[in-house]
Amino acid sequence: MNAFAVEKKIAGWHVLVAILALVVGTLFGPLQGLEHMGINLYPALQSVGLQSYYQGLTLHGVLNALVWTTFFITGFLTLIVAKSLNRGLAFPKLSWAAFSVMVVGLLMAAVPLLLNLASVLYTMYPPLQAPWYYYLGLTLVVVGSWMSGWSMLTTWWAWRKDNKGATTPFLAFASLITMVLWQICTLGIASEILVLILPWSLGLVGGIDAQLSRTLFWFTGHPLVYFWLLPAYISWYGMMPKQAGGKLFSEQLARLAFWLFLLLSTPIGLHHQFVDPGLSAGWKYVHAVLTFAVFFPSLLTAFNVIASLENGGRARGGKGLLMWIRNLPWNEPSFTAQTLAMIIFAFGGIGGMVNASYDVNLVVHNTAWIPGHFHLTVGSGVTLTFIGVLYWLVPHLTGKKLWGAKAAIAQAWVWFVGMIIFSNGLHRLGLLDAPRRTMLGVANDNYGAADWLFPRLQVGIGGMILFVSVLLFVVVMLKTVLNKQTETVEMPVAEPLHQETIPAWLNNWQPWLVGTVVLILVAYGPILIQLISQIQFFSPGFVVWK
Ligand code: HAS
Ligand code: CU1
Repeated sequence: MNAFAVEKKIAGWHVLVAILALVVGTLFGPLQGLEHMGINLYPALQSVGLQSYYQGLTLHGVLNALVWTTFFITGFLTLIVAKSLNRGLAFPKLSWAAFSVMVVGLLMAAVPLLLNLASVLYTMYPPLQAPWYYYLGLTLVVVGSWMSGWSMLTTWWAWRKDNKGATTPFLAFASLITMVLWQICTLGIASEILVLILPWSLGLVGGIDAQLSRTLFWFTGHPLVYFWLLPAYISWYGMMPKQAGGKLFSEQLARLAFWLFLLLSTPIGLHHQFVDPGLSAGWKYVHAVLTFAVFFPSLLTAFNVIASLENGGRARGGKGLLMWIRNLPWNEPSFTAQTLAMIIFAFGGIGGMVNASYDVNLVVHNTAWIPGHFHLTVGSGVTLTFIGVLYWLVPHLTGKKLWGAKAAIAQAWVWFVGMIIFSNGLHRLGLLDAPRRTMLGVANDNYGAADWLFPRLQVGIGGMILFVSVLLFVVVMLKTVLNKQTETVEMPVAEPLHQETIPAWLNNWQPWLVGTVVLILVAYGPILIQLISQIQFFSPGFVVWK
């Protein structure tokens, strides 16, 4: 049997579901973009079962932000943990069980979504209420992703037994931190659903405490964005330097960045709740300061990754201060998609600073600026990177040659251009006070000014360009899977520029885990004690979208 056949199969099934979710989810994007532009197709679509803008928006958010990412990440990391440790999974059946639980959960959640019973948007804020099985379905997806993480951890433990004292290879190391971060931070949403939402949606209790629910949601909701981002960083650090023809500038710095994400990702969720009542300004300020701290590992990443790309560009003959950029392998789809993703992400990160600044947040909170921000981050930094990864991963998994390298490169550039137009429109609309989660075309009739017009057009046109990019991606993927030409594509693994000895403090979980738990207790303990001591099972469920 060929090496890693089981792991490849597991990764392949995850990736298949992920791509389906991406493609179905993005079908709703252009509808929203066109609506913002003033072309409302929703009444015409009722006959095919799409009842409203809000149903489409929920499907878009859940399928693209939650399902595409989670399935891709669990599949991708399962494969690279096994490959970088150079051993098969210790319990492949655990990974299969994990996948099955995730699929069952997805189907359970999909039914009420498609029937317009769960149009609660991807943040599912109570007191908006969906049927209980919707929440149970989402819980199963999370539980399945935990099991996937356990399978990676048990494999690593087995490896460690056989390699006492050895430093864990970078790709496995970074993947494990990502999965452990996920295990810790999902305790928030798990308790929200199991303790508050399920009893309430089952009718066992008459009401829900909306503020406590939101706080538990953001306990998970913020680190969720790093659960999305870190697999992209894994590729940028651990694979891209190789694809660029160079080496990783500093492995020590890369490892430090991952530990800092473990430490700092969770205790900052209140930056989503700066305007929420019932939470003290002092604690919001603490979370704001810690948010600025988590900016730091991304700055380290920018420095390290650009230095690695420069190393590649110079190794390929590049000269001058910036001219080495021309020598990078822009004819490689995987490289191009990921590098364009990085450039877009840098602007998303800068916008994140605006969001995180306690007082400036008041200007942008709940406006179209926020979807502008997250289409640059999760919608491009992450998604376009994952697409770039698929350009080598699908050939690696199937043994088929990537079809249409030029089409794939065009796909990445079309995305880049479409996203710049689209997200610039959303940012500008936000600064003009256009609300998010709102039919802007309709809202414009009521209070939108003439200065909304151009950015609304940008959103519609940019959205359509992005849709063309997704279509190109689908064609490339389909043609690749059906390709008669075969090719053996190896997983790119970057080497460090200098043979660095990894110091013990960068290879030891204990201090970082203790620090993580302590910081979470400090930043969330008093808030949760206060909210729980004042709990009120007060609000009934609302269905406002029908
Ligand atoms: Fe965010 C809201 C703050 C990063 C996603 N964020 C959101 C929401 C989402 C999201 C989905 O403080 C909306 C949630 C909702 O529905 O309500 N965000 C930040 C900050 C960062 C940040 C400070 N966000 C992300 C990432 C996301 C993401 C990553 C997904 C993956 N965000 C906020 C705040 C809110 C928020 C508030 C709440 C707003 C509100 O009021 O509701 C930082 O972590 C960003 C750091 C990143 C950088 C960029 C570094 C650049 C790199 C690339 C370098 C390479 C280059 C290539 C340039 C500093 C690493 C060079 C190429 C060559 C060829 C040479
Ligand atoms: Cu956040």
